[in-house]
Amino acid sequence: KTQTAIVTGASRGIGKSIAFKLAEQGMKLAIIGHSDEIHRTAEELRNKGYDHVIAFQLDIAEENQVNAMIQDTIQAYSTIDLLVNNAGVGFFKKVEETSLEEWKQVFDVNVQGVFVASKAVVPHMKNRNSGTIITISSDVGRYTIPNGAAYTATKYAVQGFSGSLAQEVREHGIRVGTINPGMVDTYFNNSEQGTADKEEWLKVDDIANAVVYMASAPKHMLIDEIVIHPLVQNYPI
Ligand code: NJP
Repeated sequence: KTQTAIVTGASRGIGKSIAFKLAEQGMKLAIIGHSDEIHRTAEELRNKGYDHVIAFQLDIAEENQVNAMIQDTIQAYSTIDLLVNNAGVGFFKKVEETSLEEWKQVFDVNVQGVFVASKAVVPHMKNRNSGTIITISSDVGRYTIPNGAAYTATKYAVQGFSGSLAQEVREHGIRVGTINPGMVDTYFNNSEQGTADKEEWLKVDDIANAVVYMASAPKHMLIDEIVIHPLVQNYPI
């Protein structure tokens, strides 16, 4: 039976690649972005022959908008098999240079966004006794880096959230896991994708392939976590 997936932050970067890889797997998609670029991604998918794509332009931290999106998706496809919480923002500054507004904004998207989207799909997945929730967290959800306190704190929060949720819903046939990449060549932190300085970083497809692997694992199997780094990245083990 055709499976359906929701991918947040799919207008560009990792999420866009995830959308294409899941479409290649034959999945029907609901894709979410904050900017109107999400409609371009939907157009690109349709141009490749993937007809089952619904695009939503919304703020992932806004519970009402997210709940409406989940209801619309269930109405359109009947089921949601997979939620990929990928939308995220980040910046790298010293604590004393970080404003309260910046702190709140990064928590709104990276933590609140994961909470409201996950909360909205769980009752539906419970009813079906099946479903997978994958969150694109970060290697800095496992160890700390200087000048990234706010961002690092959000990813530690997401690790805690996912672990707790995983234990809560496993008896309902729902699998919850995280993918924790190191440096990936995207538009993250106001950068450009494809610049020469990021040539040896992970590519968006590397992360999307991990999502496909995790989501398509046999039902009896939960892949809790996948950690991936580019070989050139120096990090504490
Ligand atoms: O970033 P980028 P990535 N509501 O900037 C969307 C994690 N990660 O692909 O505004 C809804 O190219 C945004 O939408 P739009 C990272 O923490 C990355 O690298 O329309 N959507 C866009 O589609 C994040 O969780 C690296 O452009 C919102 C997308 O999010 C995930 O990977 C390393 C939104 C961001 O695309 C994807 O980030 C790592 C909102 N309020 C973890 N705000 C890395 N790149 O090195 C943003 O460890 N979006």
